Amino acid sequence: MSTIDAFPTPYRFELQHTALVVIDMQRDFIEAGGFGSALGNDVRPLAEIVPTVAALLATARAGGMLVVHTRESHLPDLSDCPPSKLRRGNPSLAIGAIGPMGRILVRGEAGNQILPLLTPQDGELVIDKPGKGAFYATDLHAQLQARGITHLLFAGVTTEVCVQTSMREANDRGYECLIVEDACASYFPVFHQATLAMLTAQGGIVGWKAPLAALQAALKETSGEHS
Ligand code: C5J
Repeated sequence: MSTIDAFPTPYRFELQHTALVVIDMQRDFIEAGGFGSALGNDVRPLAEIVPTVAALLATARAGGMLVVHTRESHLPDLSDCPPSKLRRGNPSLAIGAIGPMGRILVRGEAGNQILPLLTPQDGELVIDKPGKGAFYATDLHAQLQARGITHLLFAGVTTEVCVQTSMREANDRGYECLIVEDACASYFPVFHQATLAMLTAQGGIVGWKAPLAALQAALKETSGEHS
């Protein structure tokens, strides 16, 4: 058992029952010149967390944790895209339109790929999700259940959209969830902060938050106990 010095209370977890879920660290959301920046967003807060997410991945892999990566993506004919999602947004940068890095949010396009620095490794799960949440219209829950996973650590972008939605979906499915606060980001820093506050309010109504350093300290302490 490991314990993270987390907010609002210590977060206890067993490595073999815990997965890291890295949400949508895709080129189109993060790189200058991608879909996100074409929409007028400042991508710098997202780009700034890339080294922290890379360090988090290294920490999870060294600890033997299951790693899950998600991509917000749709089939080329968009048949899996919720109609409400298709109707909204900037018409010239709509889902499926030709964007700066290929068709926007379409599977297989250059912009839809995970950043090269964070490339999934063999044995890690890659979940293509048509919704904002990682559980909607995917087999993520079944994959986690098959591996005995009960605890989830969340990272990625954007904090208030796909990370928050996924963590809420997970909480409703019975997972004990922690958001790694410095390994997620929003185009709007005020939304990032508000999301962290909302998720952890009322004694951890959706779950816990902690920085990467707190996870690393917890794992160091656990490995010290076993050496
Ligand atoms: C958004 C995401 N913001 N991955 N996607 O549309 O948060």
